[in-house]
Amino acid sequence: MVEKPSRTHYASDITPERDGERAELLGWVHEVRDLGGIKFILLRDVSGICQITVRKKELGERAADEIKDLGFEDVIWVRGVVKRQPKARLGVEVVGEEIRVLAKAERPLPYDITGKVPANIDTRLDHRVLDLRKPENKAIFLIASTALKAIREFLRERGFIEVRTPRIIATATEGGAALFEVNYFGRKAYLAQSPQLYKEQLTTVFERVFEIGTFFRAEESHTRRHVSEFTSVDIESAFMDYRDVMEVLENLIAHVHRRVLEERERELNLIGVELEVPKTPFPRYSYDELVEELRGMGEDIEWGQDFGTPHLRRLGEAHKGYYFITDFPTESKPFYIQPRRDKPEVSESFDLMYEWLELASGGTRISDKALLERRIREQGLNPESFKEHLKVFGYGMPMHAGWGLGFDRLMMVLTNRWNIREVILYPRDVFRLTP
Ligand code: AMO
Repeated sequence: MVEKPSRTHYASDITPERDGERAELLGWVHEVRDLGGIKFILLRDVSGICQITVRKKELGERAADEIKDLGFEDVIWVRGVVKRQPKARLGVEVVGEEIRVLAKAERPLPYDITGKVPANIDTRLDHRVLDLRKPENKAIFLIASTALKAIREFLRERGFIEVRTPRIIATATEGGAALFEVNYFGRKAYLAQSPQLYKEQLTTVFERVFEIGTFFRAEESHTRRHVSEFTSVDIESAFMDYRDVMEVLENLIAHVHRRVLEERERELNLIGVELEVPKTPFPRYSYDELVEELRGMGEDIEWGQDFGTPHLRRLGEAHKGYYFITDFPTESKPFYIQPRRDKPEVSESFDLMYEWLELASGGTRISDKALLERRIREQGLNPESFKEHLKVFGYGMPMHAGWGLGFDRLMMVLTNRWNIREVILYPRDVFRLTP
């Protein structure tokens, strides 16, 4: 049987106030310096890094021999005594009395994680697991874990039930172009682009639902904000309209900021981010207003046209922080979005923006079966493909609304990262299927 090593402290527990305490630690060799008779080891574990100092003549022969060629990323167990040490980086060290190498890493490692050699994003992703061991990269995912927890607690508190919908589906929901096809026992199936139709149906059972999951888009465009597998936070609620769910969304975003600030101060410092809780309500601008604004800036844009990247850049310069764009032209939105009753050429829809970046979109949904069928047809789709969905609209479909929030894009904002790939553990895009 493999001997299970014991641990009494994590690296972050090693503080000057614990001077004199005995400690057993487990972790990876982050750095090692050999000054003849004395070795300085930086031990890294999930909580952080601490300094271990070992004097060879104080170690038993076996231990001294074991750490002779200690190197980056070896897994070690150390037993020693905490010692206040003003000369050490954190003012404290553990004076090692016993040390064991539990697993050796190969030499040389294919990638330098100390950051002394700067690496571009592709090299980093090629060696992702090593790259993630860098404290500042790991910090992003500790923040993500807190953000996910915050989202769940916020939505649950407001009566939303967490659901899981299929990833293998028979019909496209968000337009046919970006679909991945799957050979499903000889039949054609697709990877889900969103939980849209299922979450709408489930409002007739649970009233308020949410889902956090990965969805798939066959994105040919290679940008810093698109991947082919992304995490979406979706909500849908019966008896709400788009204004109600916008309110849910802005308050959720503020709550996530608050929680991340409370729980992840250390990680935010590590990545150099000064986060502030955004003020709610977020500004709301209609599509029409922004078209006028863009024209005022000299941009050539026709009514009905989607905002392209150059337009979004201009808007992002003019509008800092979070804001909503509302009331998009009906034609520019998916078939399930409710046209405004007083002005059917625009819809009860919105996008949540952070400067130039679209984070979420949503709206009031069509709940009338005949209208939904008409909109499917008007968008050049075949109602026959949606018959399973349409039939639910005959079973008592209340008014409902919801949104889908790109979690990875929210993480780009929270951690101030330039490329969406930095905030995804193992990103997938046109060029990347491994690791
Ligand atoms: P939409 O298609 O706008 O809406 O997607 C919602 C949000 O998901 C994120 N997103 C992506 N993130 C990374 N890479 C991608 N390829 C990608 N595609 C989308 C974006 C986007 O704002 N069913 C509707 C939502 C709803 O109305 O409830 C939908 O899917 O942040």
